[in-house]
Amino acid sequence: QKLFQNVSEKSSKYPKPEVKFTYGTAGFRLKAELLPSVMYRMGLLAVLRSRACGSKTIGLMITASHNPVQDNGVKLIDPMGEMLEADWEKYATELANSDEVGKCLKDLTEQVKLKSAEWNVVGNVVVARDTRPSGSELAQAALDGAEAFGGKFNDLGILTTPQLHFIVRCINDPKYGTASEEGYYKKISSAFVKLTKSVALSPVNVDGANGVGAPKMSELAKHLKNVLPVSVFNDGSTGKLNENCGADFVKVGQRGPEGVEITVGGRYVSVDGDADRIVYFYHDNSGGFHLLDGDKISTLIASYLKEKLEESCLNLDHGLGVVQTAYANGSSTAYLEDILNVPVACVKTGVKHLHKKAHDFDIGVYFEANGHGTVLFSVEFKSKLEKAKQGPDLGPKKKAALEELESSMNIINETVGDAMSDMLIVEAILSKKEWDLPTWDKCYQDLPNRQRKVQVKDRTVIVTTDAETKTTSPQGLQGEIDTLVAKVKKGRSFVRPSGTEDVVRVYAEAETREDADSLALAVAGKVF
Ligand code: NG1
Ligand code: ZN
Repeated sequence: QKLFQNVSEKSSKYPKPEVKFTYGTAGFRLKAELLPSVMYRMGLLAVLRSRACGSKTIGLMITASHNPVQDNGVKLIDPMGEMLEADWEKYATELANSDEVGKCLKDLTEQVKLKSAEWNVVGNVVVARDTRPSGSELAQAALDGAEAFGGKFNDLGILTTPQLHFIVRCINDPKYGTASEEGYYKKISSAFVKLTKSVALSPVNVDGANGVGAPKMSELAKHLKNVLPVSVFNDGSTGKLNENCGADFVKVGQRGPEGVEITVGGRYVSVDGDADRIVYFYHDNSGGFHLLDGDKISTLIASYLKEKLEESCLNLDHGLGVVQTAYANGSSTAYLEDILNVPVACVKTGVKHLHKKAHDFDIGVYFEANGHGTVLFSVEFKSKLEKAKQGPDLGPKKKAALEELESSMNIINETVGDAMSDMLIVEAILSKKEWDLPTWDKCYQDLPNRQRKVQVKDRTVIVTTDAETKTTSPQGLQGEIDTLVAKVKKGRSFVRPSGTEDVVRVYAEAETREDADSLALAVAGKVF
């Protein structure tokens, strides 16, 4: 009782603004000045979540990813490094909006069935933030919350989102790696060195989006000295976070970032503001810009892992599959299904949906077209791999394939999409195949596509179905979209309310650039 009273008293330091908060696909994300009360309360919730998980450590990441520098946000990370369990999103929303914090927290404590003996067990929370200037004050608010509720709180300072996911996983599951930033670099870089030991590597140029990805990529580069040369641009010393640079700018605008001089033949990547997304790009001989997005990355990884899986002769029940969203380019889906013979599942936008579906496979590769993605390996896969390695009479090919699968798994951050570890697996695969970016790019040709945003009074009037590829409301809208789509060759278009911004998003693709652009414009006109 005293505990909840204390929570209430301390909360007066963080008054709640007149805002309706929602824990969406990216946690809470708003203008930074609206967030202190939310942070205090998420400090509380993280402690409760930890207690409900038997004192396992919970992560609290302060970031607004690719959004502008004046925004910020918060996401909780579950014990195995995964996103907060879906059920708890509504508790987060309830607590953030409550006018009586102590009472709401007490209700939630009862609702999650914590026995009174468990109310005072240790609650462990680790927090990290990106480079936004508002981050340290917001971290303090979260700490105040955790402390008010009697939790133990460890501030890890500035990290990328995937680094915090990794560390949370390692704290709760020490076999996964050493729970520190250094442990992270060591694990992925040593696996990379092993996988690429007999091949030549090409230098990579990184657009750090003027965010946390820049210093952390430089740190990674130190661990890869004399192996993979990495140059970092947009390191935050002059430019603004995510402004005219970064993975989102490059993907949506389909053009190179400012602050990076692009030379023909060079390899370039852009990461986003918390380094959980990555896209590749290059210039051709005539200076034309080419983007290799999340779809290109997932097809590359899937083709390589499938080949190694076949060479390893591992007998698996659920095999390898790829998970995409409706934003995946139609050409990538066709390439996976028709050329690579890989099963493809399509789910709703939002990493949690992709991650969940990827568990259906022994090797589940998932990427959003925007460059957020990773690979999940099933428990069965891991134990069969382990056993096979010890088997007698492994031929050299089989042995090599098993080792390559193991190294790939150790490069990949299974907890969440991770720009740094995704870059390393792509670099390893490209160098083993002896491919440059244009060769990789030629696997399939993207259909020209366009994304638009439409501002509407109430975006929730748009209701979607079939993994967001169709609308069921407002009435008649889907029919109008179908009519417009039918007029263009290889046309496809859909609309959906954004989960992170107050807009409706429109996507269109077609055989020609003109058709894709005009289809997007026409469909946007129907939404407005
Ligand atoms: P919304 O705003 O719901 O479209 C965007 C991205 C998602 C995902 C979230 C962040 C697009 C079209 N949408 O979501 O893929 O990355 O942000 O979790 O890129
Ligand atoms: Zn991000």
